[in-house]
Amino acid sequence: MQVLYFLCILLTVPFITAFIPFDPSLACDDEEFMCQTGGCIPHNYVCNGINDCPNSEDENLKMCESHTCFHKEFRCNTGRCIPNIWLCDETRHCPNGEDESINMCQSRLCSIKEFRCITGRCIPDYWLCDNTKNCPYGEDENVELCGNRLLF
Ligand SMILES: [Ca+2]
Ligand SMILES: [Ca+2]
Repeated sequence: MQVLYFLCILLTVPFITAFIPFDPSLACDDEEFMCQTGGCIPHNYVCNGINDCPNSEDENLKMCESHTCFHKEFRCNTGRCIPNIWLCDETRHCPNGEDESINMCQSRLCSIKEFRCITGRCIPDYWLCDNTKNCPYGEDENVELCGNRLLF
């Protein structure tokens, strides 16, 4: 009888756990980092020199050494990943500021579908003449550039 009872439990446990509702608040998005305590922080807060997880595991030196970035991201020396759009925008996003390195920004090339700001920032073409200055010096909203565009 006892064996049967044990068998019964053994068979129902996986059945019950399969039907426990999944709590989405416990999971993190693809672009988020999960802290050991269960909280989620934005992916680009990892290895940024600031402890964002309660146990500061987002700044673990060993983890940061091997931390890889997504495509279209720049990897700072510390392992922090920042979007490429943050490069050469005259704001330091890497803890050591290498996203604003003069050497890199001066020689930086943009793709065909991008506009190159004088600082070396690459912005999407559709940000041109949209009434928002996206280049640090606003040349994407330059009257000469946009005045001509209005004729078409
Ligand atoms: Ca920057
Ligand atoms: Ca713009």
